Amino acid sequence: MIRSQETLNMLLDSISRFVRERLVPSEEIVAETDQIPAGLLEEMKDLGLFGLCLPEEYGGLGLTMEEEVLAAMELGKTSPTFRSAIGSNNGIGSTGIVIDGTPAQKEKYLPRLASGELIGSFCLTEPEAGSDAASLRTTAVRDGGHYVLNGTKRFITNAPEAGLFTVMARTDPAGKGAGAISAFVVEAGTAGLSLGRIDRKMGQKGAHTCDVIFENCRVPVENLIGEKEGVGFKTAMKVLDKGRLHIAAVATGAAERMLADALRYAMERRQFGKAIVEFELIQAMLADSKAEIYASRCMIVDAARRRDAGEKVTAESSCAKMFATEMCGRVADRAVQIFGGAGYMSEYGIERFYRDVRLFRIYEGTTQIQQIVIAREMQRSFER
Ligand code: COS
Repeated sequence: MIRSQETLNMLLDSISRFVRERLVPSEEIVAETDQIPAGLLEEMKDLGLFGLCLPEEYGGLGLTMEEEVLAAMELGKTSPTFRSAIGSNNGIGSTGIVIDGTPAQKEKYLPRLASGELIGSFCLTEPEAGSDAASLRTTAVRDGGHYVLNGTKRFITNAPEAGLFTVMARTDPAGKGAGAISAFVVEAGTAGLSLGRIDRKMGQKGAHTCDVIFENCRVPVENLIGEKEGVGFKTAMKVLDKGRLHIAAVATGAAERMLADALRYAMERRQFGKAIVEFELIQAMLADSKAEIYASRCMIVDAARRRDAGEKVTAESSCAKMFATEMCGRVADRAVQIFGGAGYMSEYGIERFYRDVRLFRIYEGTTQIQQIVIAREMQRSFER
């Protein structure tokens, strides 16, 4: 749903201009230094980018899902690192509180997440619990007015910068299934919470991940999301239903950027006496990419509209995430191919995108997990 086309166009224009004029020129330096310059982060805060999707009553822009995916597509047209910086505040690092938090939890944390003063982070994955998220082992045992958390979370995006962690832990340590899991908000600086060293990754330099370790970390009972035990896994899954649609949009934006770069190169690069864009085998790669990006856009906007209309979009969101991220991988591969030898050289930038976008097919659920989710939803609707 688009609330006001005019207001949205203004927002998309300002994001697009910021991406072109401020972020694209900084891509290389961010990749080299593994750091987004503090000044750029301030500009992102001033533009309201940290609170795009947070409710207006808590200082955000309150974008609908349709508006959000269109904004995410624009942000996708630069290094995914920049989107990652604002991604968790708008998504997995805040959605748990937005959808299932108590009014007091929303009041306390959402305004600071919306302004970017506080960075949010989502702690689901563990060393032994990745795709099988319900097998997580971190425990949260009630002790008077507190829960005592013990366990290790792995590959946690933005954890080194985070001020607030949404943490899934087992409140019934004897219970094996998803129903024994609860979700908490834990503030950085809480005694017993520590971070591992920053992971060295294939790409997305400047976006940081690390372990988050809980050792007898005492968290007040008020920090149990929704003040309800046993529903934390469902909270996490609902968070991911939305997050996956957002990642699909970012992947589509990145594919558009790579295709634009590949087209420019194909128009300028001459071989056999003419621009390589004149060759049909190059044209086939450009055309396939264009059509797949278009299909991806249509799918994502449709799923977003359905979510705005109140439909459950678990299957659609997984379809979009699977299709868009796999498509993005194919476009990245073709873009490198069109650049030829130059595509392998870092100074042309396309190899950096090739590495950066590889993560899209893995995080917030691998392609194989999306396939499982889609097939299960099909089975369920058949049984109904
Ligand atoms: N919305 C609401 N509730 C949901 C849900 C959703 N999208 N998906 C599952 N649930 C509920 C189920 O209805 C079930 O509730 P009941 O026990 O009351 O019926 C409960 O959650 C458990 O669901 P299920 O039995 O399907 O859980 P599984 O352990 O079989 O796992 C998958 C489901 C594989 C889909 C899940 O573990 C998953 O998404 N894994 C990938 C995790 C991931 O994306 N990690 C990336 C890191 S986070 S950035």
